[in-house]
Amino acid sequence: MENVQTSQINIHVIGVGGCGGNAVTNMASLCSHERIRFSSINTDIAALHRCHNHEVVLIGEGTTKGFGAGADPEVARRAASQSEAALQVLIEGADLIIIVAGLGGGTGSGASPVLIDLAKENEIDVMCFVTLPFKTEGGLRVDIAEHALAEIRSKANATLVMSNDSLISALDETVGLLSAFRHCDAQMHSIVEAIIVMLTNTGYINVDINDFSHILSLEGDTALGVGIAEDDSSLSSALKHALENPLVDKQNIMGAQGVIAQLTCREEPSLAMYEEMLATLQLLVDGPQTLIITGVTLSPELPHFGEVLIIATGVPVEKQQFDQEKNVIPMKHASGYLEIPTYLRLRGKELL
Ligand SMILES: Nc1nc2c(ncn2[C@@H]2O[C@H](COP(=O)(O)OP(=O)(O)OP(=O)(O)O)[C@@H](O)[C@H]2O)c(=O)[nH]1
Ligand SMILES: [Mg+2]
Repeated sequence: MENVQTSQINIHVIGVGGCGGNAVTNMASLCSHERIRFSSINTDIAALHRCHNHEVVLIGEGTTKGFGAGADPEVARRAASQSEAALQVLIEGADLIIIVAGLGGGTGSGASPVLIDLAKENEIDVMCFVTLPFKTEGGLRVDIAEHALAEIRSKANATLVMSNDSLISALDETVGLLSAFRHCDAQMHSIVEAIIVMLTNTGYINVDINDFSHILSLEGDTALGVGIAEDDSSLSSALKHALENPLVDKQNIMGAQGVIAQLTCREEPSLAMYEEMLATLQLLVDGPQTLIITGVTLSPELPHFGEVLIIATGVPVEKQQFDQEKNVIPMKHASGYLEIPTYLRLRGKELL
C-alpha cells in the first residue's frame, strides 16, 4: 500500500476572539503539518499580541479602537463587516476554513457568522469548532452563546460544539483551568490533524476534497470525533471512542445522511478487523440510506497503531442539549476557580 502526497488542498484554521486566538496558539504549537495555515482575528489588539506563533488580523479598529467588543456580538459584527476587505484577503486561496471560537463573548459570537458568510460567498467550505461558556459565567453569556450557536449552525457546513462545563466532569477536579483549556484545544487539534492527513495524503482507499465537500453539504447536525487504536484488534473500539468524547456535545450519528470514516494506520490493518469496524459503524448509523465514505491511509510515523476519524452530517436535529437554566448554577468544586473575574481570565490567558 502506498500513499501519494498531494499539494492542492489549502486548509486554514482561523481563531476568532480571545478563546479562538488562545486555542489556535495552542493548536499551532502542536501542529506538525506544514500544509495548514493558522491565523487569528480579534477586535482586541492585546489579545492578538499573545498569538505569537501565527498571523493575526485586527478587525474593526475604527469601531473598538483595538479594545475588544465588550461582550457585545453586534459590535463585533460591525467590526468584522468594517474589516471585510482584510478578511477577504485572509481567506483567499483556502479550500476549507476551520473557525475556532469561544461563544458567549462579543467577538467570537458576533464576528464568526460574518466570516462564515464571507467564506460561503467565496465558495469555501467552513467547519466551526466552538466552545460554550461555563454556566457559572451567567445567563447573559449563555444567551449570547445560544443565539450565536444557532446562527453558526445554520450557516457553517459542520459545527463541533464543546462545552466548558464538560471540562469539569470529564477531567480530574484538581486540574488547573489553563490545563483544562489546553486539553480542550488538544482535542480540537487531533480532529483537525486527522482531517488534514485525510485530505492531503491520497490513501489506498481515498477520501478527497470532493467527497468531503459532499458530506459537508448535507443539511442537519454534525458529529465529529477521533478515536485511537493501540492495535489492530481495537479498531472497532476506536470508532466507538471517536463518538464518546466527554467534552463534545453531540455524538449520536443514528440516522445521519452521510458519514466519512477515515482510518489512518501505521501499518496495514487486517481485513477482518477493518470489516468489524465497518459493521460497528453500520450499527451506530442504523440508516440504510446513509452515504458512507470510507478511507484508509497509511502513515508510518503515526505514534499509535491507528486512528479513526468520524465525520457524520445530516444527523437529525434534536432539541438542543443547551441548558436553558438562566440562574447561575452553584459551583461544583470547592476550589471555586469557575467564577473567574475578567482580569484574572485575561491574566490567565497570558500564561498560555
Ligand atoms: N475553552 C476555552 N474557553 C475559553 C477560553 N477563553 C475564553 N473562553 C470561553 O469563551 C467565552 C468567550 O470568551 P472570549 O473568547 O474571551 O470572548 P471574545 O469572543 O473575545 O469576546 P469580547 O472579548 O467580548 O470581544 C468565555 O465566556 C469563556 O467561556 C479559552 O482559552 N479556552
Ligand atoms: Mg475578547
